[in-house]
Amino acid sequence: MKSLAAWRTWAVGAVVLAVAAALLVAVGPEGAGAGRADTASGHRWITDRQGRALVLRGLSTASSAKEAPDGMPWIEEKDVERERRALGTNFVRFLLQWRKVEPSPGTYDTAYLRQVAERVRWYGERGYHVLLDMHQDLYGPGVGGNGAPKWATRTDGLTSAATDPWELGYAEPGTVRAFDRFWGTVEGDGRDLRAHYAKAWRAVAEHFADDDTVIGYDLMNEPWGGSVQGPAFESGPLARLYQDCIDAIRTVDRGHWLFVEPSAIGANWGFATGLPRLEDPRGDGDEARIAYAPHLYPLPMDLGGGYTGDAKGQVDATLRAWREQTEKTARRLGAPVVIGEFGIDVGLPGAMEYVEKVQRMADDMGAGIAYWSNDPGPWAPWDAGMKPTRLLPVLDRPSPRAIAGDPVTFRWDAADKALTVSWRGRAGMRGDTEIHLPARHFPEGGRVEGGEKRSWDPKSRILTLRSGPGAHSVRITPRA
Ligand code: 9MR
Repeated sequence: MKSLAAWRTWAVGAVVLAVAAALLVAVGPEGAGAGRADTASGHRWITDRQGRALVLRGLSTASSAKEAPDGMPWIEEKDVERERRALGTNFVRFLLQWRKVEPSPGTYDTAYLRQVAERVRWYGERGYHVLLDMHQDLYGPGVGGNGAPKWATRTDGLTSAATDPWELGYAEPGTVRAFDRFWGTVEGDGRDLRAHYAKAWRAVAEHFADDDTVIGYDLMNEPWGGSVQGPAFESGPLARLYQDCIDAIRTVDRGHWLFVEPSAIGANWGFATGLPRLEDPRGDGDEARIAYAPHLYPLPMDLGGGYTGDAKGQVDATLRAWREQTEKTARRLGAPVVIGEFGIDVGLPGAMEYVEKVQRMADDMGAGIAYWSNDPGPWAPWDAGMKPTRLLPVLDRPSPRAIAGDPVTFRWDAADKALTVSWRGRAGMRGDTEIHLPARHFPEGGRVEGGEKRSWDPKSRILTLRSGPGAHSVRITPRA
């Protein structure tokens, strides 16, 4: 016989999924806007020190950090080198754990931060931009998840059982209570815990303030409201926590970008989010540096399905709705967009078509991407034996990496074997436009029409193009 707890988990799961399915139908193809074909979607761009718009393409490193006693991901330096060579990525979302940053109240583990910094250096030496992600799933190890330290986990004696799928653990009593206590929804106001969280971020930012490889800070992975959900959560406790973290970080670091995520439930499936605009007190009239980093897991895929049959139509509807909601929220926040996570078991039917579709959407949106994840295994470009999976050639795809001006459009047309890129150059702008041309598509490099080639580095496979004020439009095809 099933235990009461198991029934309850099942019932909550069934209700969540039924509501989600109903909403999915409601936002359906009609509710979603026609996709704009260009990257000038009205949102801003994350820029490098030369002011070039960055096209961030990479993966998360790594789920394995969640449970590792030292909090480090599986990678060694040679793995970073492999990823760079095989995929030409320029971006990584690097997982941090609050439990490691602040192992006891008010004590920050600088040895841990130094270990993180060493890995950031491995990436930096290969031209990557690193997003530091304060990861949590299911609150923390005190209630069967990862992220928060045990001392910050208040459950009032309630417990959490392991669930399958793991996401249903968000409805376990101990986990709900831990979140409620953190957000101050029940029993006390939780202010002390949230202050610890913001100060932990300040400690991280203090350590990395002068590190140019770090592009920014992802303030909380997939926030969950516990008993308070939806806009009430996002515009209330979540927005307040983000603001506190931003204010704390800005006391020590005025430069790096601050990445915010919506509540995962809902937004991951393409529903609207109630996340409000946040203040960025950089001072001196400097422009805000807040980026929006929602995750994308269409419901059929959350349930372990592929991109095939009836599910395909549902996934397509989700993608349209997701894009529309994301662009709307990005405009409200005045923020550039990075798809902070998307991923799939690469063995599922249609999986590669789905990945390509999302990448194309990201190109059309001018959004960054961090694929989930680089842990060798069924979702990754490498299997457990480090043999390439069929994802690898799909991720290894031509695109600009940095655009010296305001991007207009870029698109890789695999059938035509042509990459087109257009942008508007600005007067006084330093630096060239950089394009990544993988060997599998451009074995001898690229032939450039409509622009001036400056250099080609066959090792990094980066082609640089001269920019300058005015309109630029280039077409790059494989050199014979
Ligand atoms: O892929 C991860 C899986 O192996 C873990 O069991 C699970 C719980 O920690 O987390 C999965 O990764 C998730 C990530 O942490 C947050 N977004 C969704 C990811 C896929 O489920």
